[in-house]
Amino acid sequence: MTAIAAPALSRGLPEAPVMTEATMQPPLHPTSGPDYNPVVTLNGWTLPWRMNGDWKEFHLVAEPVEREMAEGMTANLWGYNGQSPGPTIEAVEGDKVRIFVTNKLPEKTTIHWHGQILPCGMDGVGGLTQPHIPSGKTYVYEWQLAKSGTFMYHPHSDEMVQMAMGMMGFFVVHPRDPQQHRVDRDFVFLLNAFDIDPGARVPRIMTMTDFNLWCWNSRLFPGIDPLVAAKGDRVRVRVGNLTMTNHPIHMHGYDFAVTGTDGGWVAPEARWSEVSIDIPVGAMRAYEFDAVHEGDWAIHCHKSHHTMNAMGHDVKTFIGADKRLTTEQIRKLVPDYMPMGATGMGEMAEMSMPLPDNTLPMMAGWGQFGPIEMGGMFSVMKVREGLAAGDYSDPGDFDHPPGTVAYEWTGDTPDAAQAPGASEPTPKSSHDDHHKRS
Ligand SMILES: [Cu+2]
Repeated sequence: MTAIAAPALSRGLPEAPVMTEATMQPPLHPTSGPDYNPVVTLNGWTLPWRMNGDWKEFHLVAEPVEREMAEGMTANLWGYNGQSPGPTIEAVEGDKVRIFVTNKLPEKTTIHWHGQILPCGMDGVGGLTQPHIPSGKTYVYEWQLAKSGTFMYHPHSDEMVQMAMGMMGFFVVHPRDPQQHRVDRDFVFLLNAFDIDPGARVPRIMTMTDFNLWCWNSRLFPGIDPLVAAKGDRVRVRVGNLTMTNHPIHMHGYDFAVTGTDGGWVAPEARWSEVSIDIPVGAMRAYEFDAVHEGDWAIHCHKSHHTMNAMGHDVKTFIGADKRLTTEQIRKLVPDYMPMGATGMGEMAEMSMPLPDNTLPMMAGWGQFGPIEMGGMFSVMKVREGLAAGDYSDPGDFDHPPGTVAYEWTGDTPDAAQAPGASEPTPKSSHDDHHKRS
């Protein structure tokens, strides 16, 4: 790398790459500056940079974007460099970073570097630490990265609207020593939420809590990439929450160690084990595990309404209701009326009902054994023997070893209605028997 002594701003703006796809891009290995093991961003990418002397220069462009949230639905959001969330920024502890932010939104913006230790005037709070960046203008942020860890970026200017529109991104600072906190695979994703009416493309920006699309990186299951690991890998997952509520992220098949928060790394002797990790609002958590158990392990938010796609909440509960009579009557008027909900709603996952254009079914996704009946914040941690380092391609369904899958009992089964403790009236014959015996 040639050292360049010229003042930074005489070189002109660095290129601002744009991503057109919503599929996970391969990790971006550093070709300049100190070495590190790059992260992979689910359904996302890392922003390339240029060296200018000893400064790493990045260029973010805040702009309206079209984001495919899953196959069959695209939203009109605001984001950075073609996507929402924006590209992940990666650099190294001690690096000097210079980040150009061009505003192509129809209104002013700023960027706040959530969690970074920096000069106050680089903190990106419009009005408080800098003027808002007007539409059409470019501002420059520059500081030296004080510590490694996991950070986020988002606007601090008309923040409620701009975050409801999808403006946010991840910022990973790697340790100076590449052996420190080293893992084989390092996944990052942001929790975000939108309220988009079925058939619409633009989020309702005034929604406070009742969102209908619960996303990872502005994607919905089955559109969320699987997290793929080779058996034996040390794996880290970093999750940031920029929604309006907490999300208990639960991963099957493993217990894992909580190794990081926004505040920094958790000292080895202070780490604790979990199988679910609650990600508070405006916070980040990192956890690690050794991928020793092969399989297709579900990973999802444990708030069950967050693993659904757009749904109405004002639907009556019909569990246990006998709808035979009403069905007969309604069918006289609407011949293809389907009674639903009397035995639960799982049947909905297998039905293909007409939906408005640009709308996803509430429950979706198919596995090798049938419908998965999920949407929203759900994906699969796929652990396989013999994957090459750096291979993140979907290995397909897990081939379960013989004798290790739940199976049907084919002997006699009890009549559910007569199970002990059932509230059904006792059948007359046994009632009589009881009297004879006493
Ligand atoms: Cu959730």
